[in-house]
Amino acid sequence: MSASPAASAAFGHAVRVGAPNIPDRDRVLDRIAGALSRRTLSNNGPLVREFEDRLRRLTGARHCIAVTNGTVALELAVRACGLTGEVIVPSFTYVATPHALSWQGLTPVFGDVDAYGCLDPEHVRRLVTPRTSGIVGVHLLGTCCDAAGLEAVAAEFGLALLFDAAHALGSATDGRRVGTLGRAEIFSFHATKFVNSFEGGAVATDDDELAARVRAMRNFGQDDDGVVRSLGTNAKMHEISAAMGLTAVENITGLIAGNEQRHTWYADGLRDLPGIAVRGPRPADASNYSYLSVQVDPARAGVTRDEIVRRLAQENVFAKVYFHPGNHRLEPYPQERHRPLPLPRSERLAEQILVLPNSADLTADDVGLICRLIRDLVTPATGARGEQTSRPTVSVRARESS
Ligand code: T4K
Repeated sequence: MSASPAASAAFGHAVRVGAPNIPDRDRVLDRIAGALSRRTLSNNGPLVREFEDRLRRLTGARHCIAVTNGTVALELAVRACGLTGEVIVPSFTYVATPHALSWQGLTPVFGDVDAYGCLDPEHVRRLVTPRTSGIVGVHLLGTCCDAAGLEAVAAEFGLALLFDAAHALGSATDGRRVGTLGRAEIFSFHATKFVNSFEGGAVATDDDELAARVRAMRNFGQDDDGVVRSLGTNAKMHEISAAMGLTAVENITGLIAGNEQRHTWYADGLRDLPGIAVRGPRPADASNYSYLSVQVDPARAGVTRDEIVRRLAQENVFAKVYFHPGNHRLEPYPQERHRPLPLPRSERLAEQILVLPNSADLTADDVGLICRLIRDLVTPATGARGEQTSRPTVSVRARESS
């Protein structure tokens, strides 16, 4: 699906999904300089503790434990919860979600998603077996799970409920902040996340004992007194990551406002295009709008999702196909063990969703240009091009690279 940009590409520089947001540079560098002067670089230093404190205040969770990345955060969380056997997860998520479970010796069982692209509680109910110990819902691409629906299923069968909130820092659903749902939630601060710490993650929980177990696990099984009482690994975040994450999260309100503004620009720019839908959060959500996902119905749009991605790449716009082909179709997950039921919604989304660039440096003109590029590709299946014929073809070279 890769295509080289044409010499006359609309953008003179690469516009990528996942281009990192860089927070206040001077503040980050000051903080790193402080760490160098203190000669405290790791092992839960002052910047990590300050970052954790910020996350606690933001999410309302009693504990936020910073770790090396979101994948490890999920591994620690499921292990600390004592999950065994089968754990129900959506297929339509990044591969890190099922991999973290498999890496801990668990069997991810793939459930289908609801109309918002998150794990469907009714489908989960049909997947529960005597071997099931937990459910991991994923707040996906800016949309929160049906938390109440999943809580009801978890309570009915006595299952642990966790959430992969890698995409959902700063979001809330039904007035409940992400970070406080289920037994634990995990965050990612990978470079591509709107709040990043280069690499990083966190486990959030209200459960004191669970938090103590996660803290020990991230530090070789040592308790706060430095004595090893359990098995553990090394999952500690270092001070440079915390300097970056802390500086980013201090400005999270501004970042979310920017994400939402760009979402509005995209929604306006792609409005009324047949077969093209800018996906929005659930009505009950206060979303962070960090991912900009669009669903392409090729029968109505007259163009496939993959063709749009290819043609945008020729214009120096690098959309991402998240998450194709669906984890149940990946080689490590043989169907009979991990996919007991058909997953029609997941299959459709995996074929139709694309994610467009949404980093903080994109201007209204940039978004307008990307929307015009897409408009020019869409041909109504009815044969009549309608309003598209009167639109200008894209010829502007936006923001030449310096
Ligand atoms: N759960 C969920 C639901 C997740 O989505 C993820 C991660 C996790 C758990 C696990 O969290 P971590 O262990 O990663 O903390 C990216 C990210 O690597 C991954 O963190 C993220 N989700 C996933 C959705 O996206 P790729 O395969 O798209 O990465 P890559 O290398 O293609 O980069 C994406 C785009 O970002 C490219 O266009 C280039 C651009 N980029 C990337 C980096 C690293 C930059 O412009 N600068 C950079 O420094 O996975």
